[in-house]
Amino acid sequence: MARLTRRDVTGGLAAGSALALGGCGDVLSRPLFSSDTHSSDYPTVAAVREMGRLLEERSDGRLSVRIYSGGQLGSERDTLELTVFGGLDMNRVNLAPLNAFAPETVVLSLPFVFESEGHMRRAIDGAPGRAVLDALEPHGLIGLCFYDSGARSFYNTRRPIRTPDDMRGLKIRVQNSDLYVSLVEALGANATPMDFSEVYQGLMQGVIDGAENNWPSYETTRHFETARFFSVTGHVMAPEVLVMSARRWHALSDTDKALVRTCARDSVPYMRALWDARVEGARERIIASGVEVNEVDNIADFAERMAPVWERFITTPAQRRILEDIRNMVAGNA
Ligand code: GTR
Repeated sequence: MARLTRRDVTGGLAAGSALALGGCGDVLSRPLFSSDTHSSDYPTVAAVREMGRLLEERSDGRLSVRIYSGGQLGSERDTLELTVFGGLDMNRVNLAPLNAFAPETVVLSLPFVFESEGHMRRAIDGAPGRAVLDALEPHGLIGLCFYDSGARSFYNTRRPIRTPDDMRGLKIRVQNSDLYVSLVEALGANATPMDFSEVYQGLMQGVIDGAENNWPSYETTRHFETARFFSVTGHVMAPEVLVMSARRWHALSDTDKALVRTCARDSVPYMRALWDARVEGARERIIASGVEVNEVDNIADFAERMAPVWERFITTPAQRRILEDIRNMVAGNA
């Protein structure tokens, strides 16, 4: 197996982990190795741990999961390449690093595509979510389930953002996705794509003025210590996704495939309960720390400025179908 020549491409993998992941031994009998950029107490990591627990229990110990958390295997983009290649079995990532190669993922990442958290959950639990998970397979990934990521908002070191014009000229870190670059530029700010792990230093050194994320990430990364203005724009509600390497997947029996899918699905309500509590706690702690939190004057102004991004990134019939399904699911229509 050609496995770890891939290190040349991914670059970000530490030698030790490359050895652990690709090393000898029977790949089929060892635990499923899974990566996460968050630390071990973050809800996504806890959810994959729960998925592994269910898997071990239901397979009488034949299948299990070992999680490499805290980004120790590299950035989401690098570890995704490794997952596609088969050097890593599972990966919990945001949809952003998948935007470039699976256009269907863009639909769930569009600004203001969901009217509420309930709408988002209905969409990812229903046909639109299924379509996006299935769209990953041609790219070497099996979409197992979505986990919540709440709503992303802007925060920065300079000033409260109340109107889109307040964004003008700010240097804002974005994930490595053209969609995010465009939506930040649509507000007149300068978008700087950067890996998650580099944002803290970027803020400290003034390389960037701000970034955008949900409450729990803003807290765990300690970005709130430097970027003291958090403006509740809630512009993107793209979920997290748990994927499996298609290579590893195809080596599973049909029974085990079904087991993996069910255990992933059954970890979702567990994650949601943790997530809701975490969002609430993070918000309270951040406000108590003295961060200046503000609502924006008129959220429709932000949505209007970002609207051209939809046209630019929704170009295929498959994307249009998913988008239409999502629009048909707004409260009352579902
Ligand atoms: C977090 C997400 C991570 C990563 C990060 C980022 O909300 O959970 O997977 O995407 O944002 O901004 O890079």
